[in-house]
Amino acid sequence: MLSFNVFTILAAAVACVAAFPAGTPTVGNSLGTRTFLTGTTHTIVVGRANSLIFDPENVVAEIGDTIEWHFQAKNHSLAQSDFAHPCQPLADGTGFFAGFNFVTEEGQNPNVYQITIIDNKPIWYYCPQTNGNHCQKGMLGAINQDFSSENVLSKQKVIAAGTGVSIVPPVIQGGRVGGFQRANPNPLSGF
Ligand SMILES: [Cu+2]
Repeated sequence: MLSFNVFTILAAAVACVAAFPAGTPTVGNSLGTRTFLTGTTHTIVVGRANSLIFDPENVVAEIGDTIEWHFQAKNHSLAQSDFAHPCQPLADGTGFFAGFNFVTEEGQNPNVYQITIIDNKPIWYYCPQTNGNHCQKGMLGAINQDFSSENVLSKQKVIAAGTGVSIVPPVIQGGRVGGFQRANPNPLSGF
């Protein structure tokens, strides 16, 4: 019985040392370099003043930034495409789609849709509302388009105009829905 107790005490002492090792002086900095994210939120108005536009339709964002869409009147949405195939979701089934849960008759829907920028690649997206052919009429947007390439939004709109009917993605995915944190200071002119 006595030996068991001694063993138990020793075990506890070893565990204690392991949990609280003796302090060692800090020499240099062994932490890896890291990027401190800016955390900027870029706000985009969807369907500003009953128009078929994302405002602004072009956004330049840093990695770690948030893109936040606010939905004004009518029933709009947004879905990710690639440059060459506007008005249809990414072929591999990935990409974001906000769904059609933001319909509002006036003002703006109390919910917003957000994504986080995780790399510097251009992001292309469109409104998949087929009632009125929003995408074909130019309701597209770009994030971090490369203006040194030929693949720019103005050119994509030309492609979009000839796509016929938009494809609505089958699954809502890829972003976050939440109530907006700040009021729109001017609903008619963006944020
Ligand atoms: Cu739309």
